[in-house]
Amino acid sequence: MKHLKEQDPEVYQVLENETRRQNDGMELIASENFVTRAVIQAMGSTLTNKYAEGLPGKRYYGGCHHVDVVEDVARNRAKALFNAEWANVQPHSGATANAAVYLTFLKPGDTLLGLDLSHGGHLTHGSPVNFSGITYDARFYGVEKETGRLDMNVIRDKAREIRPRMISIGASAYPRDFDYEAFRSIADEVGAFLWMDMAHTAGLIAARLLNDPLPHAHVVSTTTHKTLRGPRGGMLLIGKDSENTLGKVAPKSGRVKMWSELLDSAVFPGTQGGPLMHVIASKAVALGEALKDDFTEYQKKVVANSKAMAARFLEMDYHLVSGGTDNHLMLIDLRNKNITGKQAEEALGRADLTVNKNMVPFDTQSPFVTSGIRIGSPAMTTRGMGEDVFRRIAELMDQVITNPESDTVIEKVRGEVHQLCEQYPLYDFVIA
Ligand code: DSN
Repeated sequence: MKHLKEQDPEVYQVLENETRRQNDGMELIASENFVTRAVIQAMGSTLTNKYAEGLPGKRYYGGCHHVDVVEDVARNRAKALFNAEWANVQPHSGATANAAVYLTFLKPGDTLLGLDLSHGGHLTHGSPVNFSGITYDARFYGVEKETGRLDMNVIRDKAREIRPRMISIGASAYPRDFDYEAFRSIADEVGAFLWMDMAHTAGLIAARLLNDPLPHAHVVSTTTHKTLRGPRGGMLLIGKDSENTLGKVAPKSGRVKMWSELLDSAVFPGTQGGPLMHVIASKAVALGEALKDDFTEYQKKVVANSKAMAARFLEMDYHLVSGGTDNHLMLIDLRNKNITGKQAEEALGRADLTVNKNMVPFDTQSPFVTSGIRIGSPAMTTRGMGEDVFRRIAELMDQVITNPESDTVIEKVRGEVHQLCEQYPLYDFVIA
């Protein structure tokens, strides 16, 4: 068989260009990371050919004995990493993992209480443009205007008033930790299920650097490709709290089914067809990496770099939502810098500093323009950059943000960005 480069130079060229872009620039999107060669190799494997609907040992197809092994390895590693009772590693993405949560715990029209998208929440937590907001009666809690933080008393009052069937926790742009114990006590008080979507912070939670949702939430969903540094995909977990594992009576058989069984069925056949076995193998590799000691060291650096960068921005008179960060990301409100999120993203992009524009709480701009940018440390920490470099990146970003029209400034910054990136090499291959 031919090598891709020979068979399809057009597609190969794109792969080469994208690899160069990743190597040469500063990747500061909080939800992105750089996986290892081993993780990429497992994804680019023959396992993509295999149909394996069902679960290990209970498939609807023959010839699954090898992929069964790798799915069990992935499930066992996920359970060990998060001290979980149960794991399902089949969700193709965070969104499909979340779809399985909804299918398990809610009926159409049931009420959900989640974090407002414009306050750092996620589309799949009830946005009106997403299936979650279309199918369920989604209501929202938000951060406080003065502090940029969640106030559990306000959330409790809201839950008492709304009496949701499910409360979701988790965010795409919240720089602080969550009080899961308080959330669970609210959920218990109003008779709601508690669901944590830890997509952004899974790596930090695995390293025990943030509070652990597993003992408190009925179900935890995640992606595997953000701080967890695995392949693009999703995963579901249940903690070792026996109360959380109790399910409900199945309408047809009258048998009590565990939440784990119901979630397994909600993934397949509920919301997905055949699992992506090459991605599951890759998840197994990434979870194996996450179980090693150096993963904890990496996650410590992610937080230290994020805090160092945030501190430098504060020194330069930037407004950070909540005044700083406890995790891998920060959200900058640019209104005092006289530039929108969109303009900042574009100007920074010209200097090969890749960020995303982001709504800030109580934003006065539309989601296409926004008043803020979100910045994350996971990817550049993977490259080995430390606190000094992150402080320097903040200074370079400031030069661009305060001179967005200046080609001279942007060219100069771009040159330094490339120089810094050269000092921290990334991929020396296009095809793993
Ligand atoms: N789109 C992801 C993010 O950037 O945070 C969340 O799914």
